[in-house]
Amino acid sequence: MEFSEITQTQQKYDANQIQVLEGLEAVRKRPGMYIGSTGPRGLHHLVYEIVDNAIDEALAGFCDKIDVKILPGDVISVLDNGRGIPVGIQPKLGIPAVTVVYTVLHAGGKFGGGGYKVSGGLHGVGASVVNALSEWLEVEVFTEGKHYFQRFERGKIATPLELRGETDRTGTLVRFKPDAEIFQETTVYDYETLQTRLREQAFLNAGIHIELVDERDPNNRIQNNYCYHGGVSSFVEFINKKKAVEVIHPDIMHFTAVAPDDSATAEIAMQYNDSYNELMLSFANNIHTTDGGTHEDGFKRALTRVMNDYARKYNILKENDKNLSGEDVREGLTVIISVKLKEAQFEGQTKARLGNTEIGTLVSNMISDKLSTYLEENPATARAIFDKALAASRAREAARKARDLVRRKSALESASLPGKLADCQSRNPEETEIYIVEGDSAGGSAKCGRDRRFQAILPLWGKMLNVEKARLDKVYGNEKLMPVVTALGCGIGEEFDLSKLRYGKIIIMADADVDGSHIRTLLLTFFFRFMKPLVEEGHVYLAQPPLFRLTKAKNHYYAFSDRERDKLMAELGSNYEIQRYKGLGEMDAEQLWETTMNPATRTMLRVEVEDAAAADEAFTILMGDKVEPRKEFIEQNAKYVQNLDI
Ligand code: 1YM
Repeated sequence: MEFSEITQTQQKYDANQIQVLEGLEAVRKRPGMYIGSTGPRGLHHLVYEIVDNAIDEALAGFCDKIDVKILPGDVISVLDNGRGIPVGIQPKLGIPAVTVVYTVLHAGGKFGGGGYKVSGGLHGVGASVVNALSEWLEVEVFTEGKHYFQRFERGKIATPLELRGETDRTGTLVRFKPDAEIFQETTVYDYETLQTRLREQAFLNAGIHIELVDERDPNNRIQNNYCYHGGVSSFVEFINKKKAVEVIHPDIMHFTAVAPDDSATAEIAMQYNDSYNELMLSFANNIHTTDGGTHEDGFKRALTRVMNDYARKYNILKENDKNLSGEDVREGLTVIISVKLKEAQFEGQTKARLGNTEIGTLVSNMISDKLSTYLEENPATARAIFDKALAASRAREAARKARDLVRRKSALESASLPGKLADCQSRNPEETEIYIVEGDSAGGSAKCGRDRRFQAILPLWGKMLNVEKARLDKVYGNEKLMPVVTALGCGIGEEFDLSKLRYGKIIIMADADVDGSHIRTLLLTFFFRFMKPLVEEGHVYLAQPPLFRLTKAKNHYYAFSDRERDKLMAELGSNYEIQRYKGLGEMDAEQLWETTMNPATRTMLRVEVEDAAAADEAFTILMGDKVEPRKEFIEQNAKYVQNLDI
């Protein structure tokens, strides 16, 4: 295609532009509809959208290198060595294809024909959305010996596509600056967030080189390069190394399959470790399906069946033994499931669940076929896995007995709620809260200070159990955790039932010192491992008691951080008294209500799980039994820790 055509079609181009601009105005008016949010998540999403186009080009077989840079001013640059976005005039609109890609809503890789779009961040809303939400965006295309350039501002064409000169390379370079008018919260990129996502993409697309560079600080250039020839196997290896668990068989199992009609592929890598936790990460078209779907269901179904069939065949399970359950055969399993398909259906509120039924069949047939063969051919690995699953099964049986015992006991005692619980009057979880408080004296203040209509108090006592090292059977009968379980009312593990939860907010209230942070970590680990939906659905909170009280002329002022204290000190000038709270117990009931418990004035932190893998890893390392990784983790994360009082 010749460049001169652009001038020839100028008139048509102007006429069409009106429609084009209207399209992108919609994106600027309601950005949330296109990128989810205008917070940090949406900001990072812009990068993924552009990178997705480069990954598509790699999957089509034309590109093997993607460079992402954070430049000074938080400008993002993405470069690939593919064919370059086509610059020929797109017949329908009469403007160059690359201009269409960046100015027409929903224009995605369907012009040049061939291949199918498999990636697609927030489901392929694409480059024009990034353009609409950028203060400016520049695209450079290197193709067929020529170098082209075009600039846009807030989605509008600033300069027409121009020929800049000759080149012997091919590819696409995009630079953009997110618009501070849209991203009002922040326009600063977080290196680690991009790193995690790009590394994940490198795992999911074996063989692609992805480079990430941070050039914002001239004195501290940061760079990471990712390329994994092992694909999802490398992902499993990476996770198990990072979790610092002992694997129970050396080889990672890796299975692939293609649908008979070529419309989809499935790839699974899995390995068992000596922990009690299962970590399953699933992806559809490189998008993390956090709510699972047909690919996960197909895997689980087939795994349970294959394991039981094998166990029966080789008499590992005797005639009278019960079948192994899904939980038994997944204990200690790290598994990555990645499927790629032509028309992915994403379901549910967050669109994070895969709905295509044919994918369930593809995955389940693949496991039935290939995993059974693998077990037949690797009897030593099979032995190790069955030892693990049988131990899990016995522990589950023991847990059931322990649970029944607890039930019988509480039936005898006829009081089903824990004795130390000061319950609230309301029975409506929409308004009720339970404060879990470490220490009897703080518990006392909280009981007096609370609003008994909707606030319940449960003081904790007794011996700490590290749940990371315990299975369910050890939790039943633990004097510290059982009162929590009974008070919440929703059961644990397999029996968990969110609809039975007695309090809408579960608030952990502990001192701002090392012991307090231990109890916080312990309870969070417990909720995460045994009542995960509580955390996922946002029911768990951390109370934020003040660290200082300043008193001047009988007025009290509270500070929740060193910075707030300094600010208050400056405001009050002189003649004030300052008191540092060492623990909750130092506050009387009224102070505790005023500062920490009164819904009108308190601040609390809601616990959220951003990234299941990262949360799992953090708990494994923090509460697991290896000392070195824990030390390392704490050193690496120490900069984030505030109010640490040793
Ligand atoms: C740094 C971002 O966008 N690379 C990129 C995009 C495209 C192509 C190559 C491409 C696709 C096709 C044919 C095709 C796109 N082209 C289009 C469209 N990197 C980046 N690299 N030739 C080149 O899909 O057939 C959309 S994306 F629509 F113009 F073809």
